[in-house]
Amino acid sequence: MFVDLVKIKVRSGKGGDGIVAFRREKYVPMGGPAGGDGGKGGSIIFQGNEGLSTLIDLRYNKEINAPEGENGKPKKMDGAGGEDRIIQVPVGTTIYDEETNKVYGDITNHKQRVIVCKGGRGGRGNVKFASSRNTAPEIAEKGEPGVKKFIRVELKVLADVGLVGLPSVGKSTIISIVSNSRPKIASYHFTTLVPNLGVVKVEEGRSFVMADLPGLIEGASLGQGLGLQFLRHIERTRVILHVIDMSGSEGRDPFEDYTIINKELKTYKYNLLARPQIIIANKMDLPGADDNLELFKMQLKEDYDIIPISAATKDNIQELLYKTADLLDNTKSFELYEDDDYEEIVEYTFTPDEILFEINLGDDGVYDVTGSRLRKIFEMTDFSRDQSIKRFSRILRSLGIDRELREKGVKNGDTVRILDFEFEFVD
Ligand SMILES: Nc1nc2c(ncn2[C@@H]2O[C@H](COP(=O)(O)OP(=O)(O)OP(=O)(O)O)[C@@H](O)[C@H]2O)c(=O)[nH]1
Ligand SMILES: [Mg+2]
Repeated sequence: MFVDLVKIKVRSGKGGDGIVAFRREKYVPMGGPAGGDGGKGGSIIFQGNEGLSTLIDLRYNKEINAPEGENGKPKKMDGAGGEDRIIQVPVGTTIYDEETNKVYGDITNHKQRVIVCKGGRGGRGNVKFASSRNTAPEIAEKGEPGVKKFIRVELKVLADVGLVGLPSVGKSTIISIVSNSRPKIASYHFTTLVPNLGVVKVEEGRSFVMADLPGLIEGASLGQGLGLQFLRHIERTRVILHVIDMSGSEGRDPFEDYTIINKELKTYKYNLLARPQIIIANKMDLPGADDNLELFKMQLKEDYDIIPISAATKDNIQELLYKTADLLDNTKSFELYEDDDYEEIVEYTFTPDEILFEINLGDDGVYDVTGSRLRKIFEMTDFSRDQSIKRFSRILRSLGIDRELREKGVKNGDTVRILDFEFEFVD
């Protein structure tokens, strides 16, 4: 089954906690610090795999979690890292943040990797806190929490050219005679519901990938029918082969058909009309096709090549392939995403513009201290240990929180709330 859109929750693993431990030797009552660091949490990584053609494997996972890092161990041994979760996806997959719509990555190559959630850093064990002033530190950090994200994974097939047109104009018939693809062909509309890819060999050493796409109808760009879902697969194509039933065998007007499709291509978000186009006048074996073609040529204002063919009798197919290959040679790929579309992956390092902390007077008369940097330090502090708590308050002081609280008018005995905890302010 072909699945091209999946929404899932992903979460990287928390880093393991560092521990407090001391060396114990037979004749030494209290050795030096020996608590190891926690291991890194597993990351969530997406990887391109050219052997896959659908996102079906992801559909049964509503949530993917990477394992936590192991806690540190005595004897200065670090905990093992949690294994990364590598999620295999077809080439042509884009990963978006479902809430912000930013792009985490666009996978267009085999084995290309995108880290969507980085695993938490392991907390440091007490070995790392030893100094000349404190040779037996009872301080250890907890591991950094994992990151949780709600993402949207979209597959947009990777093809050089796309066959585009109304239903039943002969798109699937064309791909079946020029490539190795064998889609279903029938006289009813919407025979093709998912894209089919085929490799077209033009001549020795010259080939391209063709996509047979489901038929478009008026209003597709506004979501009519399954329009938006189908249009998505045109996004990566460099050349559009616009197929028209020139015989008007279903009683339609070929030029009107042409206008309808181009309007949809233009309205769609990426302005697909800006891409080079070749018009395929198909079904030339049927009566009336010649006259219609003459009229069509007179009506056409754009400077597109028109190639009359018959997919039924395989007439003029070679010319179509040469012209397509030539146009491809002269067209570079279109960038789908600009720098601004990408989400920046922030690592656990202090960045100057990260908000250190903020102090606001709450409705209940209590001063609230909040901030993303502060939260991280808070979450990595082991509050069951005296020395860790002291270290936490030292950090608060070095960040200038005490000073700013005093400037805001906080006096001894007032209540201050730091994140979820309330403290009594003592100078
Ligand atoms: N006479 C004639 N019939 C054709 C030609 N090309 C395709 N057909 C017929 O037109 C009908 C539709 O062909 P398909 O290839 O399934 O059309 P499609 O554009 O893929 O249609 P959808 O998948 O529904 O969008 C079938 O009955 C084909 O046999 C042609 O050149 N001449
Ligand atoms: Mg078809």
